[in-house]
Amino acid sequence: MLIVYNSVHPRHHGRVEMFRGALVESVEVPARVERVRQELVRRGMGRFELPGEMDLALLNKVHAPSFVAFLRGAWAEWVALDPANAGKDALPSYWPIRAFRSDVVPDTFVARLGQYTFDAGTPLTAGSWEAACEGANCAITAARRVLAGEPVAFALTRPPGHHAGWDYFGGYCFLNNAALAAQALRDGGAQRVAILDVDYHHGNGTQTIFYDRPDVLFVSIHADPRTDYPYYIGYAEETGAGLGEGFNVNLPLPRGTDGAAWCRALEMALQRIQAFKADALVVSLGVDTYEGDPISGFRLTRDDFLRVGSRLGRLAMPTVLVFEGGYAVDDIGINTANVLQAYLS
Ligand code: Q9C
Ligand code: ZN
Repeated sequence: MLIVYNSVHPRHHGRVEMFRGALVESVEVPARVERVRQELVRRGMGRFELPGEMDLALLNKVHAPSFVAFLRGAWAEWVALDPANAGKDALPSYWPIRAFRSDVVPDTFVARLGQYTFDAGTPLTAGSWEAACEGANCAITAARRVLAGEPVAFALTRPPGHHAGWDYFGGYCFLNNAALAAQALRDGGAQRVAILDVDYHHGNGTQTIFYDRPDVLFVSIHADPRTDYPYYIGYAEETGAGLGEGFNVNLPLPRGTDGAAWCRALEMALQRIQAFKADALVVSLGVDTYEGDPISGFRLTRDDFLRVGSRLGRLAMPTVLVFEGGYAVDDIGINTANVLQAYLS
């Protein structure tokens, strides 16, 4: 399989995230992608390529240009605030929720930081922008290779992307790689693009980017937001708005869901995607649905990932796979490679 690889991903290496009143070690670590790469090499099933030139125009179409500019300059501003900050990750402590003004732009960096993210779990580090930008580039390149006739391509990158929205980051995500791939497919001639998000967490960023559009169908299978992150979005009644009404499908499942029940939801998702008659498919491929995942609550096994891959492969649609979550580092290579290997077989 063609693998578009983000070779600069280790430049983003968060140290800590805020979790229930304490700073805890980041789970979104460079080893995640390295383990996947090693397993693909071990199985001899990857043709690794680096992405081409970054398409900044596309980036500024999927994300707010003000947000892109903020992310690019954020580390320099963080260090300018206090030189001692260079030894720490930037995390927000203030957020302008409903009752506050949305039309003011404070001078102080940490106040603006809270305008561009929705949690304190996504550390912004010295190399976050470079890593995220190259990752976005991987997703766009994978999409363009599929447009040029490659049947399937996998963007192997971190940080992940599906929680990042039009003008905010969060959930370990900075730029929405899957949304960028979908838009690249649209701009390259695909009339209808479907996005299937199988990460454990709801892909709130991707959903909201395409929420009012009928040309990009978003279908997500994820943990019920009543009990799981991102909590405030991802419910079944969110079906799209305006022209996009009917083109957003959320399939929340309870904690403890096993592979059999999960695969029944996958059948519903695929039915919806096939009825849509998509010209191309983007898969937000998170493997945090795994029974051994340290932060999640589904119970998919290694073998279930083979089933998922072979089912996706049977669609025989031009497909861009984009790496998202998955935090059981010791098994992440096996689980991800299982999806890809079964996809091809
Ligand atoms: N202890 C992705 O999988 N923290 N993001 C939840 C769990 C946020 C996950 C707390 C999880 C974000 C791409
Ligand atoms: Zn996830």
